[in-house]
Amino acid sequence: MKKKITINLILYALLIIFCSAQCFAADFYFKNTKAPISTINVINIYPHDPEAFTQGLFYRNGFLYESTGLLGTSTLRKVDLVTGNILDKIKLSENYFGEGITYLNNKIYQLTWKNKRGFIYDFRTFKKTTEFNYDGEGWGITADDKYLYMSNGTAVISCLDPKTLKIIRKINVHDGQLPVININELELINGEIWANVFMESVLVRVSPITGKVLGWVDLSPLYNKIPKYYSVDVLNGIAYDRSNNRIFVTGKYWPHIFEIKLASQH
Ligand SMILES: [Ca+2]
Repeated sequence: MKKKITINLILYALLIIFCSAQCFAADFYFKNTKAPISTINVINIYPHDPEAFTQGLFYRNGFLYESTGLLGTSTLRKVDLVTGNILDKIKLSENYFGEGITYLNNKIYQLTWKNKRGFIYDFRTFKKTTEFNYDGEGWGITADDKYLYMSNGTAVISCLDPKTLKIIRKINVHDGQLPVININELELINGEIWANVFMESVLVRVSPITGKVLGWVDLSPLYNKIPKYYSVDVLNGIAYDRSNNRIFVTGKYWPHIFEIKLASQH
């Protein structure tokens, strides 16, 4: 048992060193994983506001809904997928940094980064109906038909009861013995939680029951499809059209929304 703990500690220390050096923790995960690593095919490319510092994204009834961040520029917006036109938008107060958003039961839930404050809006009118508190930082949020799932930049995803907004269980994201830290924007796709990993060009697919990594998705080829004159930031934003099984991804200041499909695995 002691030996196992020691190996875990060594692996975790190596991961921290990789992350703090910002030299592609994804490479480290890829080398150590036994889960499949998928490549992608790009099915469609749609326009995206290159001034949007994307922090949250979901798809519902033909439209994209997006949360943008930074102090003073944080918004909640409804976006036409095909044209990229912003159809509806509200601005957050200057002291709030917008983060993840999700849909559940005709409501939109929006997190803020360090404010420990969440907002609930009417899905159709964007009218704010409730505010709620949470501990720690707010990063990504998604939902199945019953529960909310929230990330905070660690390897832990919290499952919340939407009625009480209290945490009912915690999901430790792990690949074998290795915790997967920096879990960011989230999306529930076919019973799995898909997540951006902050600063990395990958998605991780996670079991919402056990936290086990079910697979990795390498999105690095997307960077070659963005014209070099755009000064883009990191990948962030996953949306899923459940009716048509379409997956959309984008990033902060990215000029495109990419519709992707998983291709080969190795
Ligand atoms: Ca999402």
